[in-house]
Amino acid sequence: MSSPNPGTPKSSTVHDPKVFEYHNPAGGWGALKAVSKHLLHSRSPAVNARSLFKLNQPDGFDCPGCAWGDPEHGSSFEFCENGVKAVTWEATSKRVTRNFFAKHTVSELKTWDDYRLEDQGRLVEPMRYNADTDHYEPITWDAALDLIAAELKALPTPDDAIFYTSGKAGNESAYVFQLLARLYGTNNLPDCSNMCHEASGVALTKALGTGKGSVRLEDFEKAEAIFVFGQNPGTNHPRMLGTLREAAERGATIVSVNPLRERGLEKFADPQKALEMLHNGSHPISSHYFCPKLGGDMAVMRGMAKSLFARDAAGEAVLDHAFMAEHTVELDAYRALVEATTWETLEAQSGLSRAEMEDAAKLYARSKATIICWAMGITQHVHSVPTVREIVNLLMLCGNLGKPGAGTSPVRGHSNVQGDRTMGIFEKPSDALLNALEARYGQPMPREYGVDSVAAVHAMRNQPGKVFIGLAGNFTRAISDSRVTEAAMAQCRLTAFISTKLNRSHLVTGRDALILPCLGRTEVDRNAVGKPQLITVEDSMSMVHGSAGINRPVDSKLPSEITILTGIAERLLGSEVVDWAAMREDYDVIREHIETVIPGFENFNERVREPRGFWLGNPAVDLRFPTESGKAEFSAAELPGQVIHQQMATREGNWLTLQTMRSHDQYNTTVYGYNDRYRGIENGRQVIFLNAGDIDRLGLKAGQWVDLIGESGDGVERRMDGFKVVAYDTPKGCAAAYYPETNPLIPLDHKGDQSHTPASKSIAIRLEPSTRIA
Ligand SMILES: Nc1nc2c(c(=O)[nH]1)N[C@H]1C(S)=C(S)[C@@H](COP(=O)(O)OP(=O)(O)OC[C@H]3O[C@@H](n4cnc5c(=O)[nH]c(N)nc54)[C@H](O)[C@@H]3O)O[C@H]1N2
Ligand SMILES: Nc1nc2c(c(=O)[nH]1)N[C@H]1C(S)=C(S)[C@@H](COP(=O)(O)OP(=O)(O)OC[C@H]3O[C@@H](n4cnc5c(=O)[nH]c(N)nc54)[C@H](O)[C@@H]3O)O[C@H]1N2
Ligand SMILES: [Mo]
Repeated sequence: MSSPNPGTPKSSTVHDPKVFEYHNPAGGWGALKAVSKHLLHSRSPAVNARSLFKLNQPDGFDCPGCAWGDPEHGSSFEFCENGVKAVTWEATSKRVTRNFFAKHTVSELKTWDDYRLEDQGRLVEPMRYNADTDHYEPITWDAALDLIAAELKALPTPDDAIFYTSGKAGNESAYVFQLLARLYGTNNLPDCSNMCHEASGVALTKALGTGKGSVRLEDFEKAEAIFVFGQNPGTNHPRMLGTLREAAERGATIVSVNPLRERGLEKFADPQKALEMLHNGSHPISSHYFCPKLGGDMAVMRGMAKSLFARDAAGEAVLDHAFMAEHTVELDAYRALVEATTWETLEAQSGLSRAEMEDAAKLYARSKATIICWAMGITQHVHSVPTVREIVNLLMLCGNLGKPGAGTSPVRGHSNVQGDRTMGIFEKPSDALLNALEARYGQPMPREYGVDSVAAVHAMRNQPGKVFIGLAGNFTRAISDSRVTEAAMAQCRLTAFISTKLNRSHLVTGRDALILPCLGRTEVDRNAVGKPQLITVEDSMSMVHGSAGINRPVDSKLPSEITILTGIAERLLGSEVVDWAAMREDYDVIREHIETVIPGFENFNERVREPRGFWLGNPAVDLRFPTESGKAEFSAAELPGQVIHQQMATREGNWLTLQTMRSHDQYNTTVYGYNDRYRGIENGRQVIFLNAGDIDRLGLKAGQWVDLIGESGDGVERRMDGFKVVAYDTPKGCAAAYYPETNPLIPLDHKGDQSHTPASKSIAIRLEPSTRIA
């Protein structure tokens, strides 16, 4: 499809974004108002109001929103506007039936935007694409699952199949999915983590020997300083604001590092605090806010380290030498490199002044226990792995590992993205996992690494005739270079998506295409004899707990993800090695399998029924570092020579670095509405945030429509039409716009050096006055 803006309605003027000044804190009355609006829009306000009280409760379901931890003690209802949106979006009474598909061709639906597609409601019937009529038509479950098995069996090699997982899938679905793929014969298990926190896993594993964050929720109660790099919790992890606020109230220093001034990081009114609400009060969150250039964080931290080394050399007791001598290696190489780096270089790369970096170092050094949190502003860059390692370097300098109130906190995205990896959803499985699977099932496991998300697109592009199966998510829309991706997906012999809502991935059909609707996490999942089933998830802090839906399913015939997956497995692999039917009938059986294969899950069925679940532990907490050297490792990596700003400064032309991010009204590719309240945007998503100086320099005006043109240098024109210019507080040279609309601008191979994560926070672009909209 060659529309100028894939997935965007032809006329963007339908939505003419309004810009306003937002002076209020994050949360507060605005959040309550948004909640009531979403409850009403779902058409099931009563059911949903009841569901909200079961969110993240021991006898309820895990919030399908973010992966922030749940409090272990107490069971107070935690209010979160965006958790409410996630629940009401799923628990709607609107349904997408066969009549809907009879009415609209796929070509027509391709002209709808992401909001309109998902807003049609829940998918309820399996559908198969008919290329002759260009309509999706009903198919029976048996025929759909037979078709998948037949297509997989017909492939020349199992490596021609791709099994994608989005982090919404619970542990049990994830375990069954990877088992199915590996018994069939492939490690082609890309996942949304490839586009998300991959760099954190790669960097932490190299530095500390374990890819997960080390802190738990209670550490936030003990930290003296909390640094938040590249994260917008007011929108994406609103429950974290409550945690930060408590920390701020007891006097902890909270430092934000972000090129945009995000309202949630500045002040927050807690809707659960009645007095505060009545007085229209709020509480400041960050005591200090630094605004580096996009991609400048590694230089910021190196500047902090340089300041600490200088003070140490002058005899100040700022470094923890005892910790470093006992637990780390490679300090000397790191120190030599940092000391040899000039302040000019650090200022040019970071966009902060020497004084600002020294201030940040002071705040850091005076705290006896520091947590560093980070998210996509750090991981979606070309040099994200060395940047995460720089975070660890900084923590180690002052001994901020293995003690209460200190450590690493990569704040994960999807509610079970971390758990899916624990369950073996990984294209590069460890030998330990494969050996354990072989021991349990007596079958050889594929040893060759599979494809990650970017490599999956290359594979489909280079060789037509693949089979793509998606367990949740919206792969086509989430990954970069949308035009290339869509053309690649269309070459598949079969695409099949296990989904709750209609999305664009369903419309980019292979020769054959299936939509397989399933139950959502908020709904009761009963087996054949009516017994409700429990699933489990793991949060950002390695806590594993149960999740049981409470709502009546939107359709009585809707199967669970596990029913669909085991149905495919039976037809494809038979039931001699694995009794798939037993798994389907009782998820305890799946957990028994997990217990024997995945370390840390002993007595899984028992422990998961404890009210708050259990902690998987983390060796870094006990100062055990299963790295090559057996110690925590400093990384002496060069600063990125290729930060796009440097290129810009030395070239003719008006380049900008674009970051692509989330609005307050979306969950990844799921768009709940057209507003971004905290950033003052209403009724539209096609906006580009620019520094006021850049607007002048480029001869533009706020409110003007511009086109965005990718400047990747690979000779391919990547252009997006019709974005409205908005002046915003961000450093010169930096721009911001919403994902997923901007994904056509990101070249497929613009990705992290060691993580292969699309570098969606540093895209070189230039602007032209819009040719389409005056
Ligand atoms: N409501 C809601 N909740 C969500 C999601 C959602 O879409 N909606 N998505 C979930 C998922 S999967 C994820 S991964 C997380 C994402 O959570 P975030 O990482 O908060 O998501 P983004 O919107 O991508 O925001 C990136 C933030 O980093 C900043 N940033 C960008 N580039 C840089 C940089 O170079 N340096 C620094 N220091 N900062 C930078 C941006 O200004 C922005 O504040 O949220 C999860 N929770
Ligand atoms: N440019 C740019 N691109 C990005 C990012 C960015 O910041 N910028 N962020 C990246 C990140 S961090 C991530 S995690 C990915 C997200 O990529 P994905 O995880 O693939 O995408 P989602 O938008 O979360 O998927 C939404 C779809 O999931 C389905 N779904 C929802 N709930 C369920 C469920 O319970 N079961 C099933 N079976 N299906 C369900 C619905 O059909 C819905 O349409 O996008 C990445 N892409
Ligand atoms: Mo994510």
